[in-house]
Amino acid sequence: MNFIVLTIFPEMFNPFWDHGIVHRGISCNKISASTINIRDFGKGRHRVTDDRPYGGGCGMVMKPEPLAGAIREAQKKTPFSKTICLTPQGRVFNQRIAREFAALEGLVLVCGRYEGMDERILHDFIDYEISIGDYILTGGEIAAMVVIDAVTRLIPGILGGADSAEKDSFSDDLLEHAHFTRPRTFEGEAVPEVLLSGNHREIEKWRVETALIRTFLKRQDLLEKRVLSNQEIEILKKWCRDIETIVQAQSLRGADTLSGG
Ligand code: 9D3
Repeated sequence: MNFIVLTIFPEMFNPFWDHGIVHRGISCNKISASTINIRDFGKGRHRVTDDRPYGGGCGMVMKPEPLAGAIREAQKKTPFSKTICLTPQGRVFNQRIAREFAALEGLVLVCGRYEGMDERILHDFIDYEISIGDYILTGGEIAAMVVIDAVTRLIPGILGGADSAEKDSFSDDLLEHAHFTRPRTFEGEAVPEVLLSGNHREIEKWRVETALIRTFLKRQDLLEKRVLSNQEIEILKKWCRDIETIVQAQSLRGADTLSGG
């Protein structure tokens, strides 16, 4: 996988290339990563990359010529790459898009700044527009890092085998079970007994149930979209029966009171 980032702030990427998963990917030649400074394609002594918007209004727009020059340079280096633009009006990035990108030869990531780029660049040079969520950033650089991080960890041989289950689409829309490590008691709170039992069937059952309850409590939206497994349906039905029992007990108690309330 080849990543080429087009930005007017290439220095922002130096610490990013040098640490963690991206660094690991580069070291073992599973990925290559570089930046192109859009300013290098700007004209004049000041190598201008922005200009005032046609039609008036505040803010500046990224000029098309430096962007086109930088994109052509990147595409020359990696002719089979897709070119994406990080912009607030793009499709919202998710794990499915990360998986699609991980299957590509390479990505050219164009980082917007100011109010945005000249529309003709988007029409003529960009395959996909991507946003990382509904909040306002000051530019596309951090968004590009988010995309690169998510894509890199999906490339085989970078993370190791332990995470392969996470690559399975079935695990995307469920939160993980709770995690515990030593010490056995921390500030008065003990680790759940079942995890110390060595009973792997019971541990697996506990994990499925806690994953489900965490998702139900924290992210009901995920659960509603999910195709549930039989085991999960059984757990949810059991909760329904338990809750029904509790509610039933309440109505019986009400009938018992002298006031009848
Ligand atoms: C007048 C409205 N503009 C400023 C408030 C719109 C606007 C222009 C440029 C808002 C943000 C930006 C810069 N953002 C990005 O380049 C960006 C981004 C984002 O802001 N949110 C989520 N994903 C992304 S990807 C790139």
